[in-house]
Amino acid sequence: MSRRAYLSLGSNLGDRSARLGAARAALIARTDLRLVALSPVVETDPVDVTDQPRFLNQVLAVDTSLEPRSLLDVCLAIEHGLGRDRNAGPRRGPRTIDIDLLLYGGETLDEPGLTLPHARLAEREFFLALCRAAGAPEVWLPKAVVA
Ligand code: PH2
Ligand code: MG
Ligand code: MG
Repeated sequence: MSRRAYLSLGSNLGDRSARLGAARAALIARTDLRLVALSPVVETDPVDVTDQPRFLNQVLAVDTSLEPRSLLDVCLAIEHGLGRDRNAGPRRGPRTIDIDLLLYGGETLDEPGLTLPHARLAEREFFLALCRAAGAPEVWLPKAVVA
């Protein structure tokens, strides 16, 4: 069975645009998911750790046969393949590429390392807007929380 998921891409180090493009290409190359919609790429002010460069962010809608945990593993493997070092730098600090699983078929889940919807989606207005731009059903979106 195929399910629709929403992934976010983020980069604020090096050639941000090229990193986003490489992440999209790596996702498109997979046979176990299909890209169905993409939001515009937007430049955003850093949140959480605010003393870091501005980000390029984008949200992709994919249809996939993968379960949430496997889809997350694919995202992490692609990050790794693009040179992301998860041990370098502070938590939520600058990163060459970040691929997060935001939404998966309207499901809620709370497991170590995997929360659905994404734990910080509700506080990040720009990610909610990018999800909508990529066609996310309103009922799948967490209610916006003003931080
Ligand atoms: N990601 C973070 C921390 N802060 N800020 C913006 N604007 N965009 C991000 O993708 C982002 C962030 C950690 O994942
Ligand atoms: Mg992130
Ligand atoms: Mg991440």
